Amino acid sequence: MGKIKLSPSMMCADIAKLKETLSLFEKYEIDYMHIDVMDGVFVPNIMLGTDYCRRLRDLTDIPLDIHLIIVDPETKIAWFDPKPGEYVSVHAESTKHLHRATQTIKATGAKALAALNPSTPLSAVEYILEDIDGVLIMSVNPGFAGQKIIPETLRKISELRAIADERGLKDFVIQVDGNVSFDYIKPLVDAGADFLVLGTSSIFTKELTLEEAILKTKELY
Ligand code: S6P
Ligand code: MG
Repeated sequence: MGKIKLSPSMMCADIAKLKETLSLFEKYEIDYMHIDVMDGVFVPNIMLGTDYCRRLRDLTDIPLDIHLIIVDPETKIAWFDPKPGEYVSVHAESTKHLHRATQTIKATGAKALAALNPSTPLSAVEYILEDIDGVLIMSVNPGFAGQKIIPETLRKISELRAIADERGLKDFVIQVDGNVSFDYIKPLVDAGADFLVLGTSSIFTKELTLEEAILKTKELY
C-alpha cells in the first residue's frame, strides 16, 4: 500500500472561495482534486464538466482525479483531455466494455481506475486488475454528497487489498468515495484504502474552516 493520497471532492467546494481553496490545497500539498462528472442518466443528478476541468488546470498544478459517473464513458474520455499524472475512473456498471474503457484512459497517459457501486462485487474487476491502476470503491450510491456510508465497504476494501497483495500488484491504489468522514478515515485506511475522496463529512465540513479540516484530516491516518 502506498502513501495515502487525498482527493477533495470539488462538487462540495464553495465556488465563491475557489481561489482561497486552491491556495490552501497547494500549501498543504493536497494530492488530487476529485471531479464528479454526472450525466443525469447513470445517476439522478448532473454535475461538473469539461470546462470546469480545463479551468482548474489553468489555476493550479494539482492533478485531477476525474470520476466519470456517466453512461458509455469510453465515448467521452477524450472530451476531458486527460493528462499524464491524472486519474480517470469509469464505472463497471456504465459500460459493456470495462477493459476497453480503462485502456482508452491509459492510452491518454492518465491512470485508469475501475469504479464499483456498493452492490457490485469484486468479481467485476477480478480479471482485469493487472491492466488497471486501481479500483474506486463507492461507499455510498453515487449521485450525491452527504450520504451515510455502507459499512460493508470496509470488508470489500480489505478483500480487494488482500487480492492485490497476493498478486504482487505494486502501486495498485484503492480509492474510497462516499462519507469518508473523520470517524471513518482510519478504519478505511486500516482496511487497505490509500486514496481518499473527501467531501462534506471531512474536508468540506461546515463545522470547521477548510484549513482546520485539512489539518484534522492529516492527523487521522
Ligand atoms: C458521490 C460522489 C462523491 C461525493 C463525495 C462527497 O456521488 O461520487 O465523490 O462528492 O462522496 O463526500 P461526502 O463526505 O459528502 O460523502
Ligand atoms: Mg466521486
